[in-house]
Amino acid sequence: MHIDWAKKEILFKIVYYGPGLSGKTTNLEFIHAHLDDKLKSDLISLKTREDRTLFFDFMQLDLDAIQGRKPRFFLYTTPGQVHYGFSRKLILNGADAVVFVADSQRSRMDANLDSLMDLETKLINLGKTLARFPWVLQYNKRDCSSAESIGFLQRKLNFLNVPYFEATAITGDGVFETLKSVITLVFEKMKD
Ligand SMILES: Nc1nc2c(ncn2[C@@H]2O[C@H](COP(=O)(O)OP(=O)(O)O)[C@@H](O)[C@H]2O)c(=O)[nH]1
Ligand SMILES: [Mg+2]
Repeated sequence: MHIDWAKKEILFKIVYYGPGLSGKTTNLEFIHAHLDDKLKSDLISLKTREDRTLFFDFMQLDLDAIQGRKPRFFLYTTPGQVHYGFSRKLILNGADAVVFVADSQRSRMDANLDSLMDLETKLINLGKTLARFPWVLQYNKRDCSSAESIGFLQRKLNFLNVPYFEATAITGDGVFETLKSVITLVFEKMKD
């Protein structure tokens, strides 16, 4: 969180984290496509030729002023591929909260766990830890025929009992619910 006293703005950074191809960019694309023009910046994506996120996707979202201060959210996605570890570390730096986008498909459970452990390692390097950091879980790709049950995913991934959401980012199901929840967490943390 950063307060710009001159502009009466409060700036927040929210990072969408998760394994490659879990649907992080699709979340941002849906959010961007369904927001009022007045509230958003352009969606900036730096992509490789194969259309996978190279460095990050980024957009800005402004909410109505609360007690005279304007909350402004910077939404980022991280690249999932293993060799972009350094980019992920940079993007996580200064994050106020994380949305962990898990892939519900059976074949992606190891990738989900690896990415969650990678997130924990990077948080620890920043002097934080998942147990004391605001984050929510999104179980994406609920439409896939090989999607695991929510009970199974909860047992595997939600060992800290954080808020969780079912989603199908390609149709937008669950996308705004997830965003609202993480924004609420960020506001709660700000009050402390
Ligand atoms: N079936 C299905 N495909 C999805 C869903 N969300 C994303 N995808 C697809 O999964 C692929 C990877 O999505 P992307 O957002 O680029 O993943 P990222 O690497 O996490 O940013 C793309 O082909 C998306 O269209 C979903 O909910 N259901
Ligand atoms: Mg991406």
